[in-house]
Amino acid sequence: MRHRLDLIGDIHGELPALENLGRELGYAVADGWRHPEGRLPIFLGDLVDRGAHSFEVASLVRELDLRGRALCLMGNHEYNLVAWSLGVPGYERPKKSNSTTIAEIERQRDAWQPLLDWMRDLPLALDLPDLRVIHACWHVPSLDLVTPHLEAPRRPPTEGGTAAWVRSHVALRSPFEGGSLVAGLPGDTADHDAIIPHEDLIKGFELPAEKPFRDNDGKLRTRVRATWWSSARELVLTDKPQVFGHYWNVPPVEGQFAPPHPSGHPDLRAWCDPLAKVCPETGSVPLEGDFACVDFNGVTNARADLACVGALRWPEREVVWAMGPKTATTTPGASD
Ligand SMILES: [Mn+2]
Repeated sequence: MRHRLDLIGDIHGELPALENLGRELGYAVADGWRHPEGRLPIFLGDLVDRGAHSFEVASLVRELDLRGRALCLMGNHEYNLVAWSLGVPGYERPKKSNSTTIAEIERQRDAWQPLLDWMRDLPLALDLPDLRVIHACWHVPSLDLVTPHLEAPRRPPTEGGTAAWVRSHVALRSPFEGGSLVAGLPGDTADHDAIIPHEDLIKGFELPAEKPFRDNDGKLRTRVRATWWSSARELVLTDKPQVFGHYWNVPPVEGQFAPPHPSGHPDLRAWCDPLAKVCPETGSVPLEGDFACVDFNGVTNARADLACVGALRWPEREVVWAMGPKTATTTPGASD
């Protein structure tokens, strides 16, 4: 049986855009996300923050996951919320990127607690026979350090179906299994300058900057987030195709693969180039090459009124996107 998957990138609380994408992919979104061909959605994390519907999006994906209709990996935004809720050192206070969501949680703790409990146990990475799946990247030095602590036992599925098959390919478990950071994980989360290997896998890793620079918050930085697909391939696993999210805020470079338009489709340059053609509200393009970023937040970053969500159809190797009315009340914050 050939399993058919839809790998869905960062949603950030934008429910209308997600539902439009679901319809574009052929799901009956009003009927439990059934698909006539039995396709399975796999969410790459960052369900929450920024948009108005963090609670609704996380509730939907949790329901689908619990019913065996979807799988979800942990993004850095889920990680940050869970770390805050568990009182992990360094995460005691809300961040700029999740303060709105945390205020909502504090108002509706009972409603949110099942979502936080579910997010706590989301796995970090899937290693399928022909595709690797993670929120940011398979950074080899970090993998070497965390694998002894988070490696998932590989067992054949105990039941039929695509969801069970995918679940049997979880490569790295949640770093919060048991309700606190797994004992022995390297890195000090309370030290803002420390390198934390398990965080590098879902937040991206950094390399020394050519020269110090000030970030969006005015903070002086000496390291920059690595655009690993072009500048640091020797540091990541590249032996099979890889799909990831997270990189909405990396500007495209002429002539190079640069998310969030992995196909190089010229219309998708509109997200940072006001002179480019306007990206169509729904569409699909073939994936060229072996790396697919499906974080399409940046596609409409310049637009106040639209949000965009993207997916990779596998094994069709097709990138699909859809837009919806933007519900975010603030511009995207730092991706911390
Ligand atoms: Mn992210």
